[in-house]
Amino acid sequence: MIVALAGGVGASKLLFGLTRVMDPADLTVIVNTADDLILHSLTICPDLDTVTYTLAGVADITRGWGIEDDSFHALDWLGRYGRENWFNLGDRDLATHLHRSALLNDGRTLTEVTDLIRRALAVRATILPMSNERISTIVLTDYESQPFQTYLVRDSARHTVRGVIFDGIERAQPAPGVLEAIEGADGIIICPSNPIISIGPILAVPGVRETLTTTRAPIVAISPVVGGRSLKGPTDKLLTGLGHDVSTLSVGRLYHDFLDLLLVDRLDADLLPDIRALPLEVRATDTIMHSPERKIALAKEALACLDSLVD
Ligand code: FO1
Repeated sequence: MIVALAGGVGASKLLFGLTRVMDPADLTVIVNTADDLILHSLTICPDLDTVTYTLAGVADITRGWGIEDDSFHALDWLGRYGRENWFNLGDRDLATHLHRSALLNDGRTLTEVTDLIRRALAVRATILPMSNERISTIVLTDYESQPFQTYLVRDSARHTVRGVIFDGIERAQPAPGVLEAIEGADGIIICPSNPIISIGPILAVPGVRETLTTTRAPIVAISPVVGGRSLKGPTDKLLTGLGHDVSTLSVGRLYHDFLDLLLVDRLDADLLPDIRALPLEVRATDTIMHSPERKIALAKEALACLDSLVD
């Protein structure tokens, strides 16, 4: 059983590869929900949806989010009514949010709803939200404190980051199955997602980080920072805002208390001695997943790293 900790777009590329090189039924993905938002009275879970759509083979690979070949007629009409339409909800994607919100209103948990959606889309891997409680990433900027999607999408990540809080995290519980999956895993992969706002909230759910430090399973992380730049999204701005260098070494530092091995890009080969000194095992490979072949190759490499850690 392999467990992956995942955000959205970067994670999904690796998860696509993993499901091509192992039985998806042996994969459990624990997904960040702190990016979730409520808009038009609908509960929208971008990372859960990106992972589910990718594993269902219906994701819009070019944009990185949403459903392929979607249209945006409903969004246009929402705009005519004067509603906020900066968050681009496609028509098919809206069906997911309507379905999820209706089920949640009927009293189902996010764990149950996520499972119903993935089964309906014939996804064989298990997909778990990190928590069933509402946790919201708030980005503290020089302009105002902003919910994550407002910071990223509405305001194009243009405000200077001063800090990040995960509102609601202290009261939250891990979702059923999360700690059990980590405890019972044969190997754990931390996907190449933003360490601050994608993996960070999962680690901050009470009990998760502790269980990662005590599990017997080997743990491998893939750095989302390559050559001093983030591959996707605002990882660089968030690292800088929180006082970290934009470097693979920072990723190693953020994870080193529970991590066994950091998989970095060959472009960061000069950092290997510093990462080893954390201390952390490290391996360099090609981590940029610009083709299905590269996604599969990196997934194989991550599994090989896990194997190498088993004595
Ligand atoms: N990202 C954008 O940059 N612009 C959008 O309009 C947008 C809409 C959107 C709709 C549904 C969804 O599941 C994701 C969407 N995303 C959009 C992606 C999302 O904001 C982020 O990539 C993730 O939250 C980061 O993990």
